[in-house]
Amino acid sequence: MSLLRAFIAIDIPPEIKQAISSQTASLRKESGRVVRWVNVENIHLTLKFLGEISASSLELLTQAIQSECAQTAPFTVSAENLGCFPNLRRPRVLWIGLVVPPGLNRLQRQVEASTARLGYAPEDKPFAPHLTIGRVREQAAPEEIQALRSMLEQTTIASLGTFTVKKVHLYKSDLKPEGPIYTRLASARLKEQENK
Ligand code: 2AM
Repeated sequence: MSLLRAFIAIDIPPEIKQAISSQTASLRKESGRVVRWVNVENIHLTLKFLGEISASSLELLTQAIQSECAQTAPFTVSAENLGCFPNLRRPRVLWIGLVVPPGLNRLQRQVEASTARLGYAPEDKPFAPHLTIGRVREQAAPEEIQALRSMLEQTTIASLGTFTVKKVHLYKSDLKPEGPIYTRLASARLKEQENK
């Protein structure tokens, strides 16, 4: 059975990626090796990480995503500020925060429920919409973490822009030593707006 690592995500427009890239440039430069930075091209909003799926389940998954999206009107998201999971004391994942309308949270819950019906393990953590921009290396020394913490505290991020979400995608992720390669497998369009 052929397996692939897959996730459901929302793309970020190039101008937002560009703003993230320029506003985090000095942080990227000065943090040295302590952070594995996400290639700006690869930044996305994950709605659901599926893990290993069988190629034969692609059709049903695509139908499920398309059916949830068909009931959701397009919505607008703003990207602003910088933060980390789980917290600044123990930074592991660096992210750009998103201000989202209830429509996105609803869509995420529906995607979660319909993928659970197809047998995919539900997420145990509450949904926290974010764009991962870097991951702190496991081997980072305490003094490197301390230096990173100071840099994060000193970095201020202006608003990074607003964008309208009209589509959701199913991606395959191939993990490579130089970073993951994401390939789009299927797409779903949000509900067409009337009077537009
Ligand atoms: P995140 O960056 O929003 O945290 C593609 O691999 C995406 O799926 C990642 O960007 C990550 O989303 C999410 N992801 C990867 N591995 C995961 C895991 N083991 N559990 C949950 N989400 C994961």
